[in-house]
Amino acid sequence: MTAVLAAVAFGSNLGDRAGQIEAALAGLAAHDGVEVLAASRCLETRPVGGPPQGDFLNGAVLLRTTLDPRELLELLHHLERRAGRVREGAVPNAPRPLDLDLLLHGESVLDEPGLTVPHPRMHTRAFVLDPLVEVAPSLVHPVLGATIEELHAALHEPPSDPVT
Ligand code: PH2
Ligand code: MG
Ligand code: MG
Repeated sequence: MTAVLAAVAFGSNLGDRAGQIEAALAGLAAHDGVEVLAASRCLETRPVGGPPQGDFLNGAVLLRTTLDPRELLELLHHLERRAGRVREGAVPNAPRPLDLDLLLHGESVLDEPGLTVPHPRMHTRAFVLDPLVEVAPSLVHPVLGATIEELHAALHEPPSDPVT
């Protein structure tokens, strides 16, 4: 397919967090049909949801890719497994050596088993939008019709005063 811009969030809260993330970004960059245009800083974040667990390193990358969404998802799963991630039988939101989430893939809007793009919770999570705004502020969310910069500002805006 013709190249599109795609965004991927990464996170780790088990084992050698920085090493596993570095290896994953190298794995992405080395893959045919994937060019890493920018990688955010790694941010230390408190776990959101799930059982009690250690802090995450979170970040995001902007890619240019000729892989379709399913092919890119397969590559992300391969890199997660290579870092020691086991999905089968795992408690939801259990600590993990590597999590790679496909956030955006061009203009694609998909809701298939195992593949929902844009990622359904991306606009609600500071641990996604804080790093993503570093690498892709002007990327447009094809469902919400807002840029990442706008979604990031909306997430951090204080709630407006009640009318009454
Ligand atoms: N991922 C989750 C659930 N909670 N919390 C933080 N801070 N970072 C994550 O990457 C994260 C989370 C599910 O994937
Ligand atoms: Mg995740
Ligand atoms: Mg995931």
